[in-house]
Amino acid sequence: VQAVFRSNLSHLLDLMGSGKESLIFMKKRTKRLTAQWVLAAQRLAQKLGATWRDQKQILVHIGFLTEESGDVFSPRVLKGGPLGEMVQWADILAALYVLGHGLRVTVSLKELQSNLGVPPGRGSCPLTIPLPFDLIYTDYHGLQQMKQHMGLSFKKYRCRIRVIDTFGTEPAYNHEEYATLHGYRTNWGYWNLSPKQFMTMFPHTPDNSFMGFVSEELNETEKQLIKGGKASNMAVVYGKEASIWKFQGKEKFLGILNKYMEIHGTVYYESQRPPEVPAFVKNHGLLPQPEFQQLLRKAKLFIGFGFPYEGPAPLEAIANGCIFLQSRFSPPHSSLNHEFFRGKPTSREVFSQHPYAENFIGKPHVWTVDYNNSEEFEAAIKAIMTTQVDPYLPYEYTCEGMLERIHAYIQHQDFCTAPGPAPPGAHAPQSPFVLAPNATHLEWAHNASLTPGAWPPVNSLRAWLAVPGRACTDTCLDHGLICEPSFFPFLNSQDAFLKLQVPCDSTESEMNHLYPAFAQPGQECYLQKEPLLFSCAGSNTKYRRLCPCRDFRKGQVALCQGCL
Ligand code: U2F
Repeated sequence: VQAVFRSNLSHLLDLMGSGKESLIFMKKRTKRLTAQWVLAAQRLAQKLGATWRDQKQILVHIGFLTEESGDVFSPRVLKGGPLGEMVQWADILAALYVLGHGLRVTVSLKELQSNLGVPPGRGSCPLTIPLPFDLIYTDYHGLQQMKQHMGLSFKKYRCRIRVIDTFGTEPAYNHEEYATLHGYRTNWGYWNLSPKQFMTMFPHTPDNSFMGFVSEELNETEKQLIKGGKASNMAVVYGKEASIWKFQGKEKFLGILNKYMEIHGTVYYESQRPPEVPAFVKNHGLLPQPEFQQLLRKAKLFIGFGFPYEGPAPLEAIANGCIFLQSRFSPPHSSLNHEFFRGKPTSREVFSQHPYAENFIGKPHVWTVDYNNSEEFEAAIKAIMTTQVDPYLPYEYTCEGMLERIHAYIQHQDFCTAPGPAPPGAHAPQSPFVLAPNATHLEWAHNASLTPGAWPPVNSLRAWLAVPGRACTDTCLDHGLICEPSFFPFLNSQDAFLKLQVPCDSTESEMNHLYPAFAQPGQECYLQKEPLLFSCAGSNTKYRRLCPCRDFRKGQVALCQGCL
């Protein structure tokens, strides 16, 4: 069946259920954004023209909102607790619905069981029952629940699952045996899924799929109005919980900021001002989302003091014409040195409060400075007050951008059929490369018959040999490209090394998330033995990694030029 874009979201609101504060927050958001979604769908429909879109039957099981997983978020919605996850789930639901797919939403174990056709009660079903869904979107909590209650069906159908995973899961943590042997075990487990089945809030690592969320978009008139109405001396502090006001050097920073600007906050409080928030700060209390946006429209500066990490608010601020000022983290924060990231299945190093804002947006909208240096901090504030910026929203965070991306994933990502190219050890795929003139990277010869239907299309592959100690994520970015893990199999061969003129004395095939790679001292070439361990992330000074890169669309890093 062909999917048909929907323009009326009232049935979705019914599907979302009711009662919990979290669901109320999500439904209000969906209602408010309806017009934007509908407009975006019209634009995408035009762009796709006559492209066939399969209608999928989709189950969305939001595990962290189930009582069975403790649901710690819902009671905190009105008290300054995290809202980022709810923003994202609301937008995922809206996108799937607007794209025209068949949708079921569950937020309890009972509903999950009844939708899966599993008999209620604590036991799991021993037999495989046919799964009435083509796709299941869930999170780590939901994954655990499905494993417990789906019996043998879980194994059979787990390739249909997509895990919404805010901070991402790197391949080394995902592979059970490897994680256990090499100290990558975490509380979140090792599920042996295809790493692309994990979908993140920001494009953290291309090993996972970038899901994202949306921020409200302004039309030209609104943009002009906002630009005219800015108070150049108004700052809003990022964070809705009083605890963020405990950062180191608070008196100093707020003192400097207060010399130049009127400081506003949206910190939740019960009956009186939270003691952490100084008296000279104008605290509005936690605001409903639309009022928070209104505040951002007037403000010149949105300022972060280190927490929360990687949330939606800085994108909203920038979309509403603010400049976002944040601190550089040196040394970077990661699961190795910071409580918040400890136990998360990633070694990613976070170099500022909001790396996406820093790396994908940057100046003039985003200023990342060393807060240990008060002169640098003060100079930034002074410069920001006189810097004119337009409201800006990257395409991938618009409704159209999110619809385009999810459309592409749904139509092209397939983790159920075995991958195309030959596994390592078997004979190498038929010589697929042409050597680029400068002989430091390889281009895929445009011979589509070698890999019909592959996605992303293989002609976007550009292979680079990394310098020692550099990860593939960074190596590709160095060349204006993005790492594409699904291309690793094409590089995992002696032929690829040969074509890159790497002088291999010997070649071995082992399990290591840094392979394929070249180890210099011994002139040894290593191939990857376990396809699940192909990883863009990761580096070691011992190795020069062989990296599969591809191009990407402007403002839509998840998709290559020929990906739609
Ligand atoms: C992030 O979660 P947060 O909820 O702390 O992220 P924020 O960036 O603060 O933004 C969430 C939403 O809160 C809204 C605002 C954002 O869309 O419009 N809001 C509001 O409604 N009223 C207000 O007064 C102020 C903001 C991140 F998303 C999570 O994944 C992380 O777990 C968490 C911790 O790092 O940070």
